Amino acid sequence: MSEDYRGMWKDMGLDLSGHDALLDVLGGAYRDIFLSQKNRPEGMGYFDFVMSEVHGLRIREILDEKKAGRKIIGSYCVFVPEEIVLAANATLVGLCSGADFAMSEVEKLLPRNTCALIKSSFGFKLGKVCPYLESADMIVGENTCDGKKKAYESLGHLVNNLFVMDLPQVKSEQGRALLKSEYQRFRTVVETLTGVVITVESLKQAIQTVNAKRAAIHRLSSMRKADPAPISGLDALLANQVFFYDNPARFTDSVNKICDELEKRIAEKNGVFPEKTPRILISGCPQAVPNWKLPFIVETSGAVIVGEESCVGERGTRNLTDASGKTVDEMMEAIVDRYYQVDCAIFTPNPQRLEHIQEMAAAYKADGVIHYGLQFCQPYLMESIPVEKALEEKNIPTLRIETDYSMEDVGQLKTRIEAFVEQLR
Ligand code: BJ8
Repeated sequence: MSEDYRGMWKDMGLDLSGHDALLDVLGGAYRDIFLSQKNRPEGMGYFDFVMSEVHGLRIREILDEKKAGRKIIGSYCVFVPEEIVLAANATLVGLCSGADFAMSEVEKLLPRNTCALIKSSFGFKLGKVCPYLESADMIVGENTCDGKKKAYESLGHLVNNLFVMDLPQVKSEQGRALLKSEYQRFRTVVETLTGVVITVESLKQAIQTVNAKRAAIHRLSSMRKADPAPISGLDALLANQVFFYDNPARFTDSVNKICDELEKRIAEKNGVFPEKTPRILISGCPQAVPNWKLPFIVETSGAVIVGEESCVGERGTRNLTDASGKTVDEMMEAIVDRYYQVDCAIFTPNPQRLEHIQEMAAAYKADGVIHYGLQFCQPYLMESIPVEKALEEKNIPTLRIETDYSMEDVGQLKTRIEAFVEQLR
């Protein structure tokens, strides 16, 4: 890190020794997993810097924003509309939940058979190691899966300002109406928190800012269709992870710069792996920072990841919001339309997701799909069976993986993944 931030972390109430331990693990994993890769695009230097300063410079920026009167809102789900947050002059940060922490404390509040993502969100709070969580003026929970919905009841006792948003489970007229009324309620709560009334101009600007960020990621994704792949799946995942907490305009610029570089690489056939390396699409649960286990195993087992059908990936970023509305109400409708298309496995039935996975496999010329389910995640584990069937119909080999954040199954996963990659050659 470029300077000593210990004073800042102490003032925020972080547990310094726990936080040191977390940063040690994170820094070590980043070096071993990311910096050891060969022939990375130079533009990744930006993300290396962001990651090295993830609890430093970015937090200082956020605290400066707070000093200037801007509110910080934390979220755990891609259903929280960043457009509304930005339009009310606030900042949205994704709360990662990608590592085990303070598990013995967590298991006093949650059953052991809760998914790693939910446990992690509690662990970061109970261990007092997440400066994003500690700097948030409001945290948004969402009634998605049963695990999250019940866990928020307990999280509400641990954090100061938890706003729980209800979400539909069925895509129907009533489902859309519920989403619309919840987004209206969210807008009112955000306006009250910030003291800023959303206007036509501010909402339009916010929609354009978020669209630009998504368009940059779409551009990056389209580069991954090339063979040889100009960027590793690990580096592309990192860009998708940083999407959730970097300054939006700076993120958009940085991703577009990498894309300029990748265009040249594609023209020169300069890949990170040799041509005809087996190509894998990952589909399933979100992979939040620093959950890099699966892509690391895949890309050290002779394959390259060319896409993520995930909320930290294309499920989260694929659609833009129509910015052409003339009134706040019209643009709010456009926001509802945009988010209503997110095909999270909490929806029943959810045929759109199966179609999207088939489309992605074809578009990215994937030789095989790995379905990634977190242990105890009923929605995605249940849906992995129809996903496999849908892919079988298209003759696309599929491997279903069920895992958690521990390193105990790395050897076993590696053996299975190597055998799968061998089958794709
Ligand atoms: S829109 S995927 S970000 S809810 S892994 S907590 S589903 S038991 S994360 Fe998600 Fe929003 Fe849906 Fe996306 Fe539950 Fe499963 Fe745990 Fe999960």
